[in-house]
Amino acid sequence: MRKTTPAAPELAPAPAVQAAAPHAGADAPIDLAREVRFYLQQTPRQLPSRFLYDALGSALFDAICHLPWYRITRAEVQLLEQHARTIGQAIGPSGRVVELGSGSGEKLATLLTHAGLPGVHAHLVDLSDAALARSVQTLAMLPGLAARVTTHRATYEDGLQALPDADAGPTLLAFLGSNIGNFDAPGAAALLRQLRAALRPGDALLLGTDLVKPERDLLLAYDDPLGLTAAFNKNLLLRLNTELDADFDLAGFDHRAIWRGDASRIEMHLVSRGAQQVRLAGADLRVDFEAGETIWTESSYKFEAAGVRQLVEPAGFGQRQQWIDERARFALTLFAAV
Ligand code: AVI
Repeated sequence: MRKTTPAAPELAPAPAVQAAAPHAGADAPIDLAREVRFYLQQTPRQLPSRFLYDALGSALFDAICHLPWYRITRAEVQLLEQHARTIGQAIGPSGRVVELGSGSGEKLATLLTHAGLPGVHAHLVDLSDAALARSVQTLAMLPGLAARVTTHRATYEDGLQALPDADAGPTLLAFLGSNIGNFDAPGAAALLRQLRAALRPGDALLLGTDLVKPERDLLLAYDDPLGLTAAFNKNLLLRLNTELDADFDLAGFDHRAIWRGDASRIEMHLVSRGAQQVRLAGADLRVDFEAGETIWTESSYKFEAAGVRQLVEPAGFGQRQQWIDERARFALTLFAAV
């Protein structure tokens, strides 16, 4: 019987930075096939969470952000509204804002509007053309907002490297939505070092992190009564059926969310309802599932407010301010590069 409750083993020889980007629909098929083949043969079986975000997966995630049980987005937008002035002071009107994983552009629009920085230069880094187009549209539609917008269709790493030095006023790097929580500890540390390398002393990092909260609330957020998160998770199998000519029976798998307090993370799994065989022609793979065997599709780490500083400062930042939505248990933290 395969081990289905991993305590420690993270995605072992994973790419240097395990992408958590919510918009990874642009993966080349060859990478999808290679990675799916690799991860599905691990013990426990896994699929990288960035593959959740094809066009349908991204739309389902946007819908999840409206669920009453998933409070991250609303809490963050509210904190941005309340503290935009202070955040804006980190760069001033001649600065620039870089957002990693821009999504719909709503958060950046909120920040710029409320910060009183209507003409700032905004750089959006995202893997999804659709997300970038939507963000540009959102920013263009806001009355009084005249931000110059440059899009970078790239991984976080490549996007950061592509930032021009020439126009670089003071920079605010925004990494929101608790996307950092989809990285395991070594992945998060490596990513934060990359973020720091793209900044100069005095530049700022704005980080959104979801905080530890009662298990009951976490399970409702990741296994919602409407079944949207289950659909978001199962869509990964649909994607493999479409893109890798696989024959997953979607009714043969259940969505399961598990809170692992010892590791401070919610895990999403797809659990095989019975013994079954699945073929993935495009990945040249056949998988025999036992009843109850799972595919681990996502980790979403939750933080203590004080732990955010401990996570980020070793990468070369100093914490300036932290704002917490106590009801949603969500933190927005402003750092300066040192
Ligand atoms: C994008 N990311 C921060 C979300 C999260 O909460 O980990 C993805 C998500 N997974 C299930 N619901 C939302």
